[in-house]
Amino acid sequence: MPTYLTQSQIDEYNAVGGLVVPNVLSPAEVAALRDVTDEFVERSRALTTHDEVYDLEDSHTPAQPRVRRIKHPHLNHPTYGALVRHPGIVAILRDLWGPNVRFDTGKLNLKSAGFGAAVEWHQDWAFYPHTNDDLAAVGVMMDDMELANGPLLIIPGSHKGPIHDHHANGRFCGAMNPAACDVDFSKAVPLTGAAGSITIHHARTIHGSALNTSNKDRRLLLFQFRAADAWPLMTPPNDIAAYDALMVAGTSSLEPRLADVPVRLPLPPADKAGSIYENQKGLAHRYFAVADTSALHAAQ
Ligand SMILES: O=C(O)CCC(=O)C(=O)O
Repeated sequence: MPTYLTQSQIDEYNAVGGLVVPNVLSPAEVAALRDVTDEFVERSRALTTHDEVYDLEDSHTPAQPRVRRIKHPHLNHPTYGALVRHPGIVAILRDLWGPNVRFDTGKLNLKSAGFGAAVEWHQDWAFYPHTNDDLAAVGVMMDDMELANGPLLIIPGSHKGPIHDHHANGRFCGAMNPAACDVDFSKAVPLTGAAGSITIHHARTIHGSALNTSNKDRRLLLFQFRAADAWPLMTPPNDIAAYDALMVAGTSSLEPRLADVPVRLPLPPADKAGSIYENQKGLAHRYFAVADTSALHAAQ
């Protein structure tokens, strides 16, 4: 019996490959996340280039800090870290997969008002194939996500289709070539909602998001989770105690469940492994517009 989702929400997730669940976080929880994030952005003034924690927009300057991503937020602040075991999020994942759920990793994408970067179409599964596909990314909406501020866009039902080519020039590049794949991107639907809602998208679902051209921020904290018996094909854990410490519900198992899933390995690895933005920047074929920062550079 589901404990958080309704059966129709579960059916929707299974049919579409994505779902928005409103009001999972309280206004106080959202406010705490925003405060911590503002502090991170303030500290980025000390930087002129990316580091272990920050991925910066091309137009970042110490005077005008522009953070594109906070990497591994759960390891870098306890407020983000506590959210990994948020009872609402864990209950939702148990409703989708059963009792045994393991965390993987996280990132915070800050799509700032007026310039926040687009993310080209891709399937997370292309980055981290597993032995079965009970994997999803949970997005915590720290701001209202509306059409104008670059919400996640998904192609409904694509989690049941093929794994697409995410290579360019013989290397993994983390994006599909919109000109060379048989996907009708006009079918995309946005995952919109009020701050405190969460998005869940299946690891095989094709998704992306456009530039934020609005005057409203769109900060989305993304956590990756998997069923405990979904084992990674690319980087098998070598420290089983550390791997089991990632369990957020139920019990671990040493018996991976093998499912009949399409796999295409992300090899050879991307040139700039670790930054989807930097890799996607070099693509010959892009679907989404990029920020026009010419006026900004002229003024500096
Ligand atoms: O933040 C977004 O809109 C896209 C997130 C995403 O798919 C990613 O970072 O891999």
